[in-house]
Amino acid sequence: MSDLLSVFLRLLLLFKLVAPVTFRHHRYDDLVRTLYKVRNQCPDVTRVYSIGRSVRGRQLYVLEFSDSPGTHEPLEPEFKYVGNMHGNEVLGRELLLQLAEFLCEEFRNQNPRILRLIHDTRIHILPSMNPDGYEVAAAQGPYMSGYLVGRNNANGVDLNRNFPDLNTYFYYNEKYGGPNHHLPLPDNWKSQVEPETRAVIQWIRSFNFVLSANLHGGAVVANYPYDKSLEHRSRSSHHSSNSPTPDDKLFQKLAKVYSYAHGWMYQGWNCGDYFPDGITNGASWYSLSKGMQDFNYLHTNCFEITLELSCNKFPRQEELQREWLGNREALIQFLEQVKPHFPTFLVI
Ligand code: GEM
Ligand code: ZN
Repeated sequence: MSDLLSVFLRLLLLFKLVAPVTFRHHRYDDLVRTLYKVRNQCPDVTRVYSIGRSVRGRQLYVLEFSDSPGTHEPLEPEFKYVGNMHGNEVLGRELLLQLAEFLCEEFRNQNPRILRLIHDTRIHILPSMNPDGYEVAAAQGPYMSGYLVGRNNANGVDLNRNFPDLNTYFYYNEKYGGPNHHLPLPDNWKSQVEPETRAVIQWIRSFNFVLSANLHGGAVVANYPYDKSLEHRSRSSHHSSNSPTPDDKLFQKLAKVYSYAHGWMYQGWNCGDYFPDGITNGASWYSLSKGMQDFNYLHTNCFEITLELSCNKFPRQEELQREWLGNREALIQFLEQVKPHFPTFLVI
């Protein structure tokens, strides 16, 4: 064999060893296979479970990473990542699958940073909250995909407009007195929401999530609450006003952790918009009612931000590797923000 050829083969092998993950769009069956593959490769620190089914009966699968999968350990914070709530915004779905493979691989490589992360945190990953919408968008493909094709669930409902509106209570209580957190669900909430939303609400209520991110596309910015302004009007009226939560400082810090660890988000100029530091208050961008982000904060105190990750909602397969490299450090650093700060007398 010529020297050149053997060098080439070695290089190929090396590349395969350092980059065994493949960058492709995953249809539903492929997504499920990938989750179970990770589960089988890292059986001691993972678990796959379903939080319910979509309108068309697809399972809403979650992959959990923890040193004790399936149990909450005292002082171990619960964290979640949610992708693909809008079926046609697909980058989050692919990034979360990459993240799952990366965590498992690096755990097996004994990477101390990842070992610590899995030891200290219980991580829940829902790569697709809207698997039905995804299949509609994916059938169109990246090139033809219209702006809205596949955004909604199979009943035509936008899931980020489908959560109970607790902001109205919050603003009322601010004015007239009353709690400003752990606001209760309305009595008839179950009959008013879609199956995917109901599954997520029950999920949020059954774990004490403290930090979370919801991955979207169509812009590049880290968006923090509130999404809904006090004087909310619909997007078409171009109404917007800065609507900070009582935890505004912390939310801005969390959003900046993501944008500055991201390859280019922090620069601010993206997709024709400008967001200083790559972050924005939701309502100051445009006011949005019944979103998932505000619901997390007002109902359970889970600090959720909404990450807009790509100008193009359905990037071509060839762009996935660059996107993964641009987001990898940010996805890990954001997760690391929950590291528990034990009182010193508890550290053994
Ligand atoms: C948004 S969510 C992020 C923007 N939030 C606010 N308040 N402007 C939506 O649901 O409309 C954008 C998206 O779909 O990704
Ligand atoms: Zn979206």
